[in-house]
Amino acid sequence: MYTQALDTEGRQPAAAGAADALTERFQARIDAEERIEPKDWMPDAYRHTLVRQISQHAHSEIVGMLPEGNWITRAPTLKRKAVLIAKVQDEGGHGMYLYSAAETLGTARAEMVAQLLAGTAKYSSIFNYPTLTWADVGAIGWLVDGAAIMNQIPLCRCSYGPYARAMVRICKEESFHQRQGFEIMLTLARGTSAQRAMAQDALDRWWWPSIMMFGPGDADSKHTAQSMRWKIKRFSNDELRQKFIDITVPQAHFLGLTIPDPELHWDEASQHYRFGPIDWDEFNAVLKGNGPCNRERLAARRAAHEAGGWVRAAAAAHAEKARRRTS
Ligand code: FAQ
Repeated sequence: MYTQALDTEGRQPAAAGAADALTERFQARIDAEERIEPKDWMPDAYRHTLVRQISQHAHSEIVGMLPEGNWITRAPTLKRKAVLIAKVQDEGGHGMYLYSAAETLGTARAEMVAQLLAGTAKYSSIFNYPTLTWADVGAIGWLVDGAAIMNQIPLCRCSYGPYARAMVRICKEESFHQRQGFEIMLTLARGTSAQRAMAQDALDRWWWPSIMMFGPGDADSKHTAQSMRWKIKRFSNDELRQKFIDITVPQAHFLGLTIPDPELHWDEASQHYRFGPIDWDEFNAVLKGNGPCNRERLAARRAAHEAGGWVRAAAAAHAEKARRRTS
């Protein structure tokens, strides 16, 4: 819908000299911490980077509904079920705000969704892992939402206005999600020995995929340097990963659970936890579509899209009727 409101002010000028001047002025605005808004001039590469990142983020929220959605019918109590339904619904809402933010850059939601369904768009690697037990719902809230918040709080200061504003509300909701996950883990950790074992098993399976969520190490991150110059990203992937580990390890200690990394230790000199090597082969395999659940996730999204066809048709017919009534 936002695409219709765009004018041509944001398009690239014909003359190279004029483009240089615009680019310089654009960077000066970024350096001065001004927000860039949809109708402002912006370099094509900035627009492209934002559509790439925001649409991947939106897809992650939508696909991210599936692993936890899998447990709604099997939540252990009515209260847990109500909380989980609300959380999964929030994730759907986050996807919607993010598609809207991306649309302000001139790419239609239908196009982004088509890329996801065709398997040509990325979404977060983390959602290609299975949820085998109820403890996985706790581990996702604690670790996956915890990692998401660490990455997303700085995005509230992203240079692009609509993305930054969407992130403010999303982060508030993610914070609730993280607490509910930690509370599930705490309940299990203080429960029977079978419940403690279930919590430990979930941590064993979700720890490494969670720290991979931050993306490749800085030396291999092709977009970070430019995205930081444009103040889309405020911290590098490795900086955020380290912050997450430093905050999360004491939480695992509090739960009485063991992080599955024999090399993990506190380094007094740097005041950080040092950790063992990340299996980047696993990460790259998941990105190439060969994770444990990639095919299942896309099949579920395609089936949902097909089943929702009548809703889209009805909404379009209703909008057309309303338009005719007012014109
Ligand atoms: N998975 O050069 P970089 C959530 C790709 S939301 C898949 O470092 P960049 C909420 C990257 O796209 C989770 N692909 O890229 C929730 C690029 O590929 P491309 C999602 C990944 O953009 C919780 C290539 O590798 N959050 O969890 C991943 O500067 C619970 C090179 O990487 C966001 O999307 C990955 N993990 O940094 C929902 C936050 N990492 O496009 C349900 C916004 C990297 O060249 C339940 N995004 N790649 O083909 C970002 O902050 C950034 O895009 C990064 C990647 C940090 C993810």
